[in-house]
Amino acid sequence: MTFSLADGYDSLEDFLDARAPNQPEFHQAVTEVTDDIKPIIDAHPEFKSANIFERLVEPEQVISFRVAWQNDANEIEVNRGYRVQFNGAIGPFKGGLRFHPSVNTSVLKFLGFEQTFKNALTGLPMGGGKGGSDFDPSGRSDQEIMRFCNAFMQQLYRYIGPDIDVPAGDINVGAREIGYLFGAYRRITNRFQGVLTGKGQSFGGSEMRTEATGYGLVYFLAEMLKHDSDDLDGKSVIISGAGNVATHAAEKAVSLGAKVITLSDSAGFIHDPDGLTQEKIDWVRAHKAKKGTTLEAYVSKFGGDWTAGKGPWGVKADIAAPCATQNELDKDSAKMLIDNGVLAVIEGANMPSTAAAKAVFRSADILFAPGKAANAGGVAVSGLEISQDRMRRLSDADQIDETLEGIMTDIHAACVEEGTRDGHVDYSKGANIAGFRKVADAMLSQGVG
Ligand code: NDP
Ligand code: 2IT
Repeated sequence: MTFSLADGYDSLEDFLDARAPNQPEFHQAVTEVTDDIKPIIDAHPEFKSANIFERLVEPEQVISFRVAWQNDANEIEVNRGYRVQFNGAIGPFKGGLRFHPSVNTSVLKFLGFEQTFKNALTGLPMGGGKGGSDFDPSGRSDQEIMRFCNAFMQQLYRYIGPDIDVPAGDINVGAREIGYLFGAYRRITNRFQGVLTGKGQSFGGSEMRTEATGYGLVYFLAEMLKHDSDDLDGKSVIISGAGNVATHAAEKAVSLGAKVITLSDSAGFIHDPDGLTQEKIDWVRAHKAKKGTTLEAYVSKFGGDWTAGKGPWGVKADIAAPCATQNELDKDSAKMLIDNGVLAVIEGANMPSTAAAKAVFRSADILFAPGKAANAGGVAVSGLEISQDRMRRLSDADQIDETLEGIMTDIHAACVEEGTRDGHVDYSKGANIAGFRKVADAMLSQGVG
């Protein structure tokens, strides 16, 4: 048997090994989508003859550059910077920048590939991209972060622009870093342009961008529960991560009547059976703003338990929301969740569940929301920030929040439309097919290139 989507290869694995060797995260992201879109391509000879699949999995540009900068001890450090401009068929490249030692081409290609589908699902005109650096901000001074951002933008500025590519934040890149990056871009180019999103509101940033990913995740969850004639009130929720996505998801879930009992970071997790409150969430945010701190101190401040070196997946709850990083939830963790009677798993992070964990969820027939649909609220409000920057006029928070909720409801509806079989919604399949159709149609219309 040969692999029908790419001529000359026996299997998807052979194809990926040949075209993208040693990129396990990228292989995982492509494999997960291929199962769902293959029947659509097989049913459309025009997609096959335009070789849409092979074009879709090849990034338009992969840029990497040296970032040399001076630390507080006046030593010169060298990091690697990247921008993967994955697919620009439906709009300028758009996606976050991640600063983390684990950043490499495989990770950024998986993120850029997923971003292409996610951005299509928002209904806004944005292509997919991702970038960042292997720079580790833990323990760095504010001055060092600023010097690193200046050096990073000294290279990146050539490749981005409001009509080319509009980066934003991701892991370890928040409002502070975006501010420094924007300042560097403005000084280098002498242009005040909406070239980044997630900016401060005094220089073109949108209301609600900070909250958007976590809030949007919970809006998506509320839609899933509503579709099953259920709601969030009184539900227990375990969340991993303690950053932007995790803390805003917690905040919104609590405000809708849920009880959030865990958060985590790269050192371990806290379990607070009394549930998080706004005061506790605010403390976590302030505490974790300093890179390299751990959540352990939460326990002496508020009680509960700290478990080092593990995620929270063994804690019994109705809903699980992985909001930290890729492949943080493996097969054994998925089995624990199912054994503990979890109703829904919602991915706030990008690809947090391993392929084996996803298979466990699929066969258990629970509600499962894939990241590319459920965490699209952040990039959706980034899209709204782009429009506001174009008009040079900012909308108020209530307007943006309402639009965000509408977009998440629409994404949910698209997943239901494309993913329902025999009364059950396969949200992953729905998201993959809905995103694919839009990008593939645009690629087909624009001819070969
Ligand atoms: P933050 O940097 O604000 O927070 C990241 C959190 O995840 C921290 O608690 C961090 O712990 C933890 N974490 C990071 N790497 C690891 C690791 N290797 N193992 C365990 N824990 C880890 O990032 P965000 O909240 O912005 O991003 C979280 C996830 O959400 C990512 O997958 C990102 O791609 C995704 N996402 C983000 C969006 C956004 O708008 N920001 C939009 C859509 C998706 P520690 O502090 O110890 O490092
Ligand atoms: O993964 C993501 O969607 C993000 N990090 C947000 C990207 C953006 O451009 O707002």
